Amino acid sequence: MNLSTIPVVRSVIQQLLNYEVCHVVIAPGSRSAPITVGLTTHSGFTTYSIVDERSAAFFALGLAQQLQKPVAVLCTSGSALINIYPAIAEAYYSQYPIVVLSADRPTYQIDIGNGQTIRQKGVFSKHIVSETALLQDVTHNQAAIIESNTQMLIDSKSTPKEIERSQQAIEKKNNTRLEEVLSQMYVHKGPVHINIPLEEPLYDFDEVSDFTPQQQQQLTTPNTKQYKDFASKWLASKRILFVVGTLPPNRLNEKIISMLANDPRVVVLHEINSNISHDNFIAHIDRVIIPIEKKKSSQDIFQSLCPDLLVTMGGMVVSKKIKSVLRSYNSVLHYHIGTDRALDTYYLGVQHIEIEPNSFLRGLGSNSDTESSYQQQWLQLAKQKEIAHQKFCRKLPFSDLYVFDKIMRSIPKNYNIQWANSSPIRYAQLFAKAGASSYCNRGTSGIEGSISTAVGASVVSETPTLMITGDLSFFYDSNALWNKYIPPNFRLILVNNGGGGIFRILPNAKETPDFETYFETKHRRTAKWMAKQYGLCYKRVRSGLGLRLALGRFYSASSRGKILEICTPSNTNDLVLQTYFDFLSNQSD
Ligand SMILES: Cc1ncc(C[n+]2csc(CCOP(=O)(O)OP(=O)(O)O)c2C)c(N)n1
Repeated sequence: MNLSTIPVVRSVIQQLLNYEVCHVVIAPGSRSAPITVGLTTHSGFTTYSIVDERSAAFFALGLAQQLQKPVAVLCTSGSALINIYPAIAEAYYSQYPIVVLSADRPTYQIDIGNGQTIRQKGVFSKHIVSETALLQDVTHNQAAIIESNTQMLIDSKSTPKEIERSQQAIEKKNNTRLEEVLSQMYVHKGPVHINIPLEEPLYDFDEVSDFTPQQQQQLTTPNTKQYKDFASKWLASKRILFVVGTLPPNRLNEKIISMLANDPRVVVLHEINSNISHDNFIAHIDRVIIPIEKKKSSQDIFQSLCPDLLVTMGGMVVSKKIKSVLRSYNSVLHYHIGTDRALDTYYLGVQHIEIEPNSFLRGLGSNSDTESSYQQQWLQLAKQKEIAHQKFCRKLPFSDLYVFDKIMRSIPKNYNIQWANSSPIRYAQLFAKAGASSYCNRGTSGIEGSISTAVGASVVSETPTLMITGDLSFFYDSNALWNKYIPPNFRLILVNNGGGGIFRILPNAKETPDFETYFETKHRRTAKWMAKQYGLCYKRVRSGLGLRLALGRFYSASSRGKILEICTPSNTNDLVLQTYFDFLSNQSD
């Protein structure tokens, strides 16, 4: 490898290896060059080059999501760093281990009029699990250090021995800081920021052999607490409601799934992102809740569905409706099981059982002999809605709902699906599970990085990736396609309803002044030229027949990724959806 002569670079690379951070997404820059060269010439790292830092960071998130391992993003000094923020906020709330490595100028060069310089230390403080600003080496370019009149590192009277001693102390501190930050990333599951001050010259390297990880680090915290308290509640309860949010595939094992599914006291409501399924689980939360909400007797019905124990697992929940129903139940006990963060989403005062769910639930055992009709009560409702849903879908006019129905039926079983915010993931939840797994950036529910995340995921996923997005999210993150790693099996479906269709669905939003300009942000863009520019196959359809024909060919093998753009009528999409929920509500009488 080519190792920079700047000592801190060695510490950073060594500690990344020690903590198994072996994938690094690199945005171009010169301040970061000493680290870039070290990483790209070391055989232990897989590196990717992406220009736009915002896209690079979301790409890293997609890698981390699929690899289930930490991924680093390296950028240069200045505003480059702030462009990483949206992905860091997403990683914080969805708990992905992302390491931001920012090259910086030495402290004495900040705020004195030097170019490409901002206050980098602590920029992400509110949305990271740990951070450090490393110390500048004093053995590298001593003249520049001494010349600056604001630094207190060394001065012209310092002897070589004193400088050497200072340098050793700096390296020791830097290593300790790196170890602390990287282990916090594992313990608290989230992004961390390492700011690295580098003085010029930046391009001096020695050729050395690759260094190897120094020690196996303790990567997780052991759980020691016992939760007998929960066990007694579990055994005594006759109405247990599980709500499962975002989970990676296979997080819950088959034994546990079957144990929960066959316990008549247990109802499992889950979302498409939870990547679990069973006939006795309810995957379409909104399909059950919204029709009830429309009824005059809704309060009584919701009260009759109230659990005596609420158990949650996984990350963010998409359905707003389940949140509002559960928030109306004020005396229900709420436990969250898992080593992820426990959030008081339902205002019930959550208690955290910080243990991996499989082993914990196995230890509890089921209580399937207890008499309870709770599961049956919910399943009956879900069944009614399923029948009504099928009936309605048989007569659907061409619209977003129609398009999602057809898309969901078309997806091959082995595809990883990436959903954009906001209506794509919401529409998806109304239909039967498709593909192998589902993901969506629900940490902050942003529209600025879904395509980049999907591209990142597609690069390391063993199975093909399908991105399904609305038009604003697609054009917002158009730099995602400025990416040379997109595999030929990458597929993207763009549901183009000419603006933010979600705003038409929100109650009363359409009546706001200048709705089309400031909310829907109507436009006439298409992806045709972007597809051409980025070398992707492209097809646009505007009708049911066109869609059917296009989907028939869309997943076939090709030498380039493909975009299928489906133009839907913005003026009727929301009406079709409203009629759908009215129909479901009336059919259950
Ligand atoms: C970065 C960011 N800016 C603004 C929003 C607010 N927002 C949520 S959905 C949405 C519109 C998305 O439109 P589109 O991608 O066309 O999908 P659809 O309307 O079909 O949901 C906007 C602007 C957001 N979530 N993230």
